[in-house]
Amino acid sequence: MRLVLLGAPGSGKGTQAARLKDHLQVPHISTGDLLRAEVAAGSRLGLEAKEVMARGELVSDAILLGMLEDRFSRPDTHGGFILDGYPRNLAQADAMGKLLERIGQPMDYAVQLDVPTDLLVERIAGRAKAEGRADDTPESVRTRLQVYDTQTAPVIDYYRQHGQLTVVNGVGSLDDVFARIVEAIVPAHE
Ligand code: B4P
Repeated sequence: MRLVLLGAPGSGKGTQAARLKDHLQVPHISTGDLLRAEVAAGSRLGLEAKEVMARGELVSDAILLGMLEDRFSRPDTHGGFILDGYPRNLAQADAMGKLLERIGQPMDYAVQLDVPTDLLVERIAGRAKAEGRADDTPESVRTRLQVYDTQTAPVIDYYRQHGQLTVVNGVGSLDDVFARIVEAIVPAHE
């Protein structure tokens, strides 16, 4: 199973990918987690990404592609993967298509978790209280939602136009949303 999870910040991508990874027995590749690991390690890449992420903007396409090529070169991805947080703009969608073609791993599903904006804001505010993530401030959240509307929404339209998009209602309990995703991907999973 090669699954790409799409959705606005707070739509539940990371949350559901963590569960799907166990269910599907494939690795969960989160570009946000990869970047946060670089920031925590204090690497040159992490130092470059840190301020950009805190502002809620997108880290450069070149950095992301390099990180992904590196991750996909590891053998654990050969049996499938769940990609969470990428692509976030049309250039990334194009780069990802070429990368997957090159490694002979075409995507089975692009699943978009659909959640209304007021609920996204509420969920991220909840996480800000619980975890204090550096980019969960109100200013950063505003920027992340704007970036989603202007740069990531066209990616969703792109997959829709190419008949590759599956939209899943992301409102409800974690179990309900999980069950909907599993139902949506059943044909490729079986
Ligand atoms: P991400 O780590 O992808 O952050 P995110 O969009 O907020 O999603 P996340 O997966 O963490 O949250 P989730 O919805 O699961 O990106 C962070 C930053 O990294 C970006 O802003 C950017 O700077 C950079 N970056 C990452 N990828 C990039 C790329 N490709 N190109 C350039 N830059 C990139 O969960 C949110 C909260 O909602 C959680 O607290 C969760 O518990 C809660 N929640 C989830 N589902 C719920 C439900 N059903 N009910 C109630 N609460 C729920």
